[in-house]
Amino acid sequence: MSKLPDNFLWGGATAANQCEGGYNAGGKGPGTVDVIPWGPNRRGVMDGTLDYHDLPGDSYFPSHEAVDMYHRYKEDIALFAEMGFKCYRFSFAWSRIFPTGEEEEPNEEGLKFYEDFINELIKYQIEPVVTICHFDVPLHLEQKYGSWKSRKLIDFYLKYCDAIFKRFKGKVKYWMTFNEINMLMHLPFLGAGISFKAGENPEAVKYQAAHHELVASALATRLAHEIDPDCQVGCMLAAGTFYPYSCNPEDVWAALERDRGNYFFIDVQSRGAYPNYAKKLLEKKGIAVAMEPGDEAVLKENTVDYIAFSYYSSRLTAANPDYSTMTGGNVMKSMRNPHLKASEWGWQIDPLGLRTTMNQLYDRYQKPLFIVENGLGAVDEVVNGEINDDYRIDYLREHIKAMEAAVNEDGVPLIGYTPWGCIDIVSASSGEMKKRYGFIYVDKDNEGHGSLKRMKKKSFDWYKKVIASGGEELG
Ligand code: BGP
Repeated sequence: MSKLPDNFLWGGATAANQCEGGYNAGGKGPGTVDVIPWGPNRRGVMDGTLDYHDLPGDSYFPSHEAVDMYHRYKEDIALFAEMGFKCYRFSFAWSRIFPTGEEEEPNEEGLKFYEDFINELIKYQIEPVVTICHFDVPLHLEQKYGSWKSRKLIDFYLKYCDAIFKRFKGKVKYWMTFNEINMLMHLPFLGAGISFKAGENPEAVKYQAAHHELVASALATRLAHEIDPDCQVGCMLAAGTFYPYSCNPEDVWAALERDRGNYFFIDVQSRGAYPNYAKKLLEKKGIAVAMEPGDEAVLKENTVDYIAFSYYSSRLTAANPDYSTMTGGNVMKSMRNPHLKASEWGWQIDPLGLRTTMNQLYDRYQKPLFIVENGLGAVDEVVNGEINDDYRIDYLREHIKAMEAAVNEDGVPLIGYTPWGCIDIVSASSGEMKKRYGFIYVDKDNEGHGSLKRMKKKSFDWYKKVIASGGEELG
């Protein structure tokens, strides 16, 4: 197997709303994800069609306790260190630092929590890689302003960024502005706290909100560099290239259009302007995104330093897609690819697709990449006190091989690799605990029952060897 450079950042990834819990501890205000329930109503709240105020009184909200990393982070970080993590990608909960989002001053208890958390990582020489906003917006900003529908969110977001950039200057060298910024087009309430009123054109609302996030991202990039010239700021895309279902030119064109639906965001954040195809598309849709004088200069002058992305699988489309055989797969609709196997949740498994996606992203942006999510959500069973997740080892081994080929054979510069859900956490799309990704098992079920006890899976020692060998020993 091919080795990766000694400074390669091997690690793991989580998100505050899926692991911390402590949803109202330490002065934290409610976030938008805190009103997304587990169960049949989840999807409707996530896509903005079901008002969370109308949920049944006995709804269960998995983010409230999640896996209680808020109280157990020292134990968890010690386990990450035991695996040899060089970095750890996690997110701050915005409403832990600005409970309503409108405060003049940050909540010191919230800043102190993340300061202790980061100091614990640094104690083990683990590089903190921080997602500034991983879906969760202070609920108050959604209730008062409609979240990212309002341009006011830009200033609230920048106030939050100013507080964390200053507090963690010199300690956090890698920031990323929004997790899977393209998610707001597919699950608008999960992705950006957006829901729709009668008479609103949802697509126009989403593109306007996207513009606000894109301007906020560019201004945050500028602010970060002003406060700490040594830090790097990335964008973050839910990636996974679209294949055409056939060599029919119409299918090929459909795949290009679907890829552009995702790359649009990164085109703006990395190349600094709305691409012509996007301007033409908005024109065709009759959508006029409201921009202020100076917005285009801000976008142009403040592009990101690296491209972070999640990859779970490639996708498949056609001019006339047949979704009767639709597969699961990180939210975006995809036809089932007959050449690929799938997970228990229907997410298809395509390691070579990672190499293809990495090459496409690097060809397009010519900036270093960072794989900040990759992994297999699966049902793990505890049998005689052991969790034998060979299927997860197989998935990760093949994706690491593909990643190493992109680096060593194709010359794609890659900063690091942080498999998703390095410890079992709440699934974003399903709200389940049953859909496990971790090297570390957490005793908790979908309904919230369990001891929260942590247990090493078979993949824990496997990944420890992978890291120790620099990616050479994939066993
Ligand atoms: C991405 C999110 C993560 C994570 C991942 C896995 O969209 O960035 O938060 O949840 O998907 O998806 P799921 O948890 O739905 O299996």
